[in-house]
Amino acid sequence: MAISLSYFPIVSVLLLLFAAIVEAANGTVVYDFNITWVTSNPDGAFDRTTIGINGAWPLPIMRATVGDQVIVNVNNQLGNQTTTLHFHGLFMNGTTEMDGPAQVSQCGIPPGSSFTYNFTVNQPGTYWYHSHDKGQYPDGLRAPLIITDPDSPYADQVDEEIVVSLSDWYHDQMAVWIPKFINKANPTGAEPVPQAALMNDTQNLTVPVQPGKTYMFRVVNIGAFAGQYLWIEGHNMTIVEVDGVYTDPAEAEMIYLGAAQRYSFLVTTRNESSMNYAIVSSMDTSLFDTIPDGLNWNVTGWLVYDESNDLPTPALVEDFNDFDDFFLTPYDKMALLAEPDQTISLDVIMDNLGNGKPYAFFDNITYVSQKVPTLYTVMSTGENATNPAVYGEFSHPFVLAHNQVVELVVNNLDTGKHPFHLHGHNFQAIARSVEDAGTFDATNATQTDYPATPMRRDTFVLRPSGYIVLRFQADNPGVWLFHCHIEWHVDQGLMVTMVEAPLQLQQSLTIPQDHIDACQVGGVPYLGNAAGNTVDVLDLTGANVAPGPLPAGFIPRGIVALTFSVLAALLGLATIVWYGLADMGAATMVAEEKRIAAMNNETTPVSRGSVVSETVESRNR
Ligand SMILES: *[C@@H]1O[C@H](CO)[C@@H](O)[C@H](O)[C@H]1NC(C)=O
Ligand SMILES: *[C@@H]1O[C@H](CO)[C@@H](O)[C@H](O)[C@H]1NC(C)=O
Ligand SMILES: *[C@@H]1O[C@H](CO)[C@@H](O)[C@H](O)[C@H]1NC(C)=O
Ligand SMILES: *[C@@H]1O[C@H](CO)[C@@H](O)[C@H](O)[C@H]1NC(C)=O
Ligand SMILES: *[C@@H]1O[C@H](CO)[C@@H](O)[C@H](O)[C@H]1NC(C)=O
Ligand SMILES: *[C@@H]1O[C@H](CO)[C@@H](O)[C@H](O)[C@H]1NC(C)=O
Ligand SMILES: *[C@@H]1O[C@H](CO)[C@@H](O)[C@H](O)[C@H]1NC(C)=O
Ligand SMILES: *[C@@H]1O[C@H](CO)[C@@H](O)[C@H](O)[C@H]1NC(C)=O
Ligand SMILES: *[C@@H]1O[C@H](CO)[C@@H](O)[C@H](O)[C@H]1NC(C)=O
Ligand SMILES: *[C@@H]1O[C@H](CO)[C@@H](O)[C@H](O)[C@H]1NC(C)=O
Ligand SMILES: *[C@@H]1O[C@H](CO)[C@@H](O)[C@H](O)[C@H]1NC(C)=O
Ligand SMILES: *[C@@H]1O[C@H](CO)[C@@H](O)[C@H](O)[C@H]1NC(C)=O
Ligand SMILES: [Cu+2]
Repeated sequence: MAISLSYFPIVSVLLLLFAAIVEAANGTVVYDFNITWVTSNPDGAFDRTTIGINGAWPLPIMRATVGDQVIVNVNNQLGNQTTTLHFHGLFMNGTTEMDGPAQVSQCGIPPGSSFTYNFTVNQPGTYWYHSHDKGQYPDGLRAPLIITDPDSPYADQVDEEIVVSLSDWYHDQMAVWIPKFINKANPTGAEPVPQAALMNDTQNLTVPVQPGKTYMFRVVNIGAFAGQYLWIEGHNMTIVEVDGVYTDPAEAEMIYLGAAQRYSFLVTTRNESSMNYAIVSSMDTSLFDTIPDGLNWNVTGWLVYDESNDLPTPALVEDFNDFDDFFLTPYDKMALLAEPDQTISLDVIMDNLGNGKPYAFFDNITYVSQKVPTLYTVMSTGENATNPAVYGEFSHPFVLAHNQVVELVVNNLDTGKHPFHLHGHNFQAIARSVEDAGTFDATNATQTDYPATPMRRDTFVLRPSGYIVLRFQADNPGVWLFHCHIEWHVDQGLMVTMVEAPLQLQQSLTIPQDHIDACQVGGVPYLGNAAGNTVDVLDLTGANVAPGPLPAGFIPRGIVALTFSVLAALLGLATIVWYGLADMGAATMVAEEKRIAAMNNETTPVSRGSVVSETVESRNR
């Protein structure tokens, strides 16, 4: 006893010292970001006006260590556009007001205004930051964000870390593209095809390596649209992390990164330096309705063992098999979540509205931003915050009770791939069908035979005409979007809003003054329901709504396609003429728009427009 007593103060001092060290290790990382226009030319083909930070582009990689407080002081110096930053994959647990989507958890930062993002990072891994306003990030406002983990289970295997971003690249600004894309002259919603692929915001990247070492690559698809097939010739990749979730090691010869997905993988270099090896990223052309003449959809870099040796030409994408991420196992072996308390089933539909323009729908709703940011509606509607009606029908809100298990079933009634992303959470990916499997059938035991330790991530690819089933626990009060990460589809409204535990949020959250200032300077209301009504929050008069539907009796696109296939066979000559003009690349888009507009004037806009462009689709899908 005497000994214990005499040791006690010493132990206390040691504990205090230890606590002080631990505390000191949790640093504060401050970034001062002036968001500015700059000129860039990453594909060597075209100087374009790009969004940079502090007068430079490519943007800085953001870095922090697990436990750090991160402060990002943003000053919008664009002059003619609002902006925001989203820190993709970070849960923002307790700080949903720092998540970034404009009109969801904040007002867009007006030109000339400052705005501070302030959050703690307690998730290790590979993330990225990007604008979440105006479909703006493809203009350049996107880059990796790396959270270092001193306790990484793979730390002792890694000699060096290499960060690589992959992206598609457009020569025109989004403010130019979006109105051309969501246009009755483009009734099928054919997405603009990028002009180039980039690796680390350049091409012909060389990555110097030494023999016999293990490198951990952290790869992020920061693109707007294209999925990327990535391989390193002569080397396998050992996947160890997806979207911030450590996995059991899994060997792959090629991986596929949908827009917004991330992978960390280990590459052990060869023991000799006699050759260099191509690193290739090849855009998934199945997403493109047309492949414009002259498009190079590949970008090549090299693992360089010896500068004096050649940089070999790459092999073909067909020579490699891509890894199916569904079969990854999380390192922590987190078990399948319990049976859901709430199931949300959503159908993905691409269709036109009465204005003839192409939109994207979850069920019958295309997302439309509301007058009041959804989070601010939570904060100003009292007990009625649990009533989805206050958020406006077209924010497509789902109110989730705190800690319930939510199952999301997403059926793809479209023939394209969609990488779905949930803010504020990782989800367990518990089912994914093959292409063309049809819709999910909860009564079919084969389809509900879920893995015991499902793969988790925050962005997961839904295959054409198939389904996915996801589960997560609503343990993060906040307002969180669930959306396709193809930025064109965001622009078209492929989003729903999860309003998670709104009454808990009201108790724990204070909106910082500079966030309110952004609304006031921008003239955006920040109180009341979606329509800005503060007196009767159940009165949604004046809320933003989608354009009206097509008139009754319109011809659904599928039928048009079928009909047109027959017509096309009969009218071969006309078809050939159209194919000749059907290049949807940047250069010809204007001419094409004029041509379709001219045709539209002769007849009813929608049906005639649909027939014309459906040809493009039936040729390529
Ligand atoms: C990369 O190399 C190719 C082939 O030599 C060239 O056409 C292209 O312009 C290069 N890209 C850049 C950004 O230098
Ligand atoms: C941001 O812009 C302001 C005003 O022009 C300038 O004073 C400041 O030094 C800039 N900050 C950085 C980090 O470039
Ligand atoms: C430091 O960060 C670690 C890891 O996130 C966390 O467990 C710990 O509570 C933090 N300490 C302080 C003093 O914030
Ligand atoms: C905004 O300003 C940039 C830089 O001057 C310019 O390139 C761009 O066209 C402007 N955009 C709009 C929508 O006015
Ligand atoms: C960031 O948030 C922390 C925790 O709420 C607070 O203590 C700190 O003062 C904030 N810093 C800034 C610069 O806003
Ligand atoms: C990619 O670019 C970033 C800076 O933007 C740099 O830190 C990183 O080392 C580059 N990666 C490679 C493989 O060159
Ligand atoms: C890559 O992995 C495959 C199968 O996992 C194996 O057949 C192949 O030999 C490996 N290639 C290299 C270069 O290690
Ligand atoms: C891109 O790579 C694929 C195979 O990997 C090849 O078939 C195609 O010709 C390449 N495209 C161009 C424009 O080089
Ligand atoms: C969507 O469908 C629901 C349920 O059938 C219906 O109540 C709602 O009015 C529809 N909304 C629109 C915009 O069509
Ligand atoms: C159940 O689902 C499996 C896998 O999708 C499918 O092959 C099978 O036909 C389905 N069974 C029934 C009865 O629909
Ligand atoms: C958020 O933090 C709470 C504890 O503060 C924890 O129970 C919950 O699991 C966390 N949620 C997420 C998504 O990290
Ligand atoms: C909330 O809704 C109830 C009816 O459910 C209504 O009586 C009350 O006035 C509403 N509160 C506000 C602030 O609109
Ligand atoms: Cu999509």
